[in-house]
Amino acid sequence: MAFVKNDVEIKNEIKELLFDKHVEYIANHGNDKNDFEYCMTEFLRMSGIYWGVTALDIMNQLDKIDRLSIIEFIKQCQCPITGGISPCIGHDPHILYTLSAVQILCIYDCLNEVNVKAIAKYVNSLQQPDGSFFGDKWGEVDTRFSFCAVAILALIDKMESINIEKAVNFVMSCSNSDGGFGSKPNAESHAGLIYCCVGFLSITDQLHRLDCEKLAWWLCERQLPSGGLNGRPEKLPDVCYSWWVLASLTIMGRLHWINSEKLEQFILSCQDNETGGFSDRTGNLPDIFHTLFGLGALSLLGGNNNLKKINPTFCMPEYVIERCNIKPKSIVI
Ligand code: GRG
Repeated sequence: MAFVKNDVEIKNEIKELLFDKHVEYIANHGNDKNDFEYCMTEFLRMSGIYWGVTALDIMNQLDKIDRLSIIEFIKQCQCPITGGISPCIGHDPHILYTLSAVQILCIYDCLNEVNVKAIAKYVNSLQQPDGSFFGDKWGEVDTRFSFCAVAILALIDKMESINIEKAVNFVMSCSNSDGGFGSKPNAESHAGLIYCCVGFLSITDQLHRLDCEKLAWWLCERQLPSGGLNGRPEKLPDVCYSWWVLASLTIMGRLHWINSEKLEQFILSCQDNETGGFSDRTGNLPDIFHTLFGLGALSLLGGNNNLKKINPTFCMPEYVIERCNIKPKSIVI
């Protein structure tokens, strides 16, 4: 009987963090506005900026990109009617890009540049009678949007804008018998959505609702012989799950349940030693999304002194969360 092995072989062992190359990769990202990939990712531009700004900040290199033009861009993306923020000028607002914009503004310590009250009103307008959240006016429901809602409101200090109890009950209705969470009730557990739900419970001080032993065990089972983590059973490893899984385990006080050394080797093998940046898995082309989550996971692992501490709930530098005076909960065991 043949077994399909869903894992990768690490051929290019890179032992060091290619720090300077990553700084160059991120700082130059988007310089060529005609670049095909840059044009094709317009629909998620605001998140792309958040990934770059956060990555540069944890590398202590935030001065490598232009703060003023980014703030100006965000101001132009706030919809004067709904208060929500769009991924790019001329696009529709969405809760995902509203969170990215708020995260960038918090890092730059200038929330006052946008209409914060209107943002709170926008988030409130997306909450449904069952406590769930639409992502935008088109009505898709997903636990990602529940996370975005409470993360935005915590960052702008307007938590009272929504019905928290209903929001918590909806997220809990998305938990599964394996201890994990899906995108909606009865949907398959997925590490990305587990991060959203654990992060949501960390912000709303409801971590006691988790079956931590069961969930942490499920998350540890995501580690493959290569050291990399996948997002659900039978899938290939991907650097971004180093973040979604590790951040969830960190919030639950169980980071030490996985093999850190092997995970670090896997993450380092996903660096592009020519251009800088991280790819999803060894040998593939790098992108800015995997670059933030690779660096973020290395920061959580704590072995690299050149990286600032990152907050596992918000995926933002810890000093920014402290400056905002937010205290997301985590479990200490
Ligand atoms: C502030 C860090 C931060 C996040 C905001 C949007 C969001 C909240 C979280 C997204 C979490 C999530 C759902 C991540 C999964 C992303 C991903 C690459 C999904 C891929 O799904 P498949 O089915 O991949 O293509 P697999 O690996 O399951 O085959």
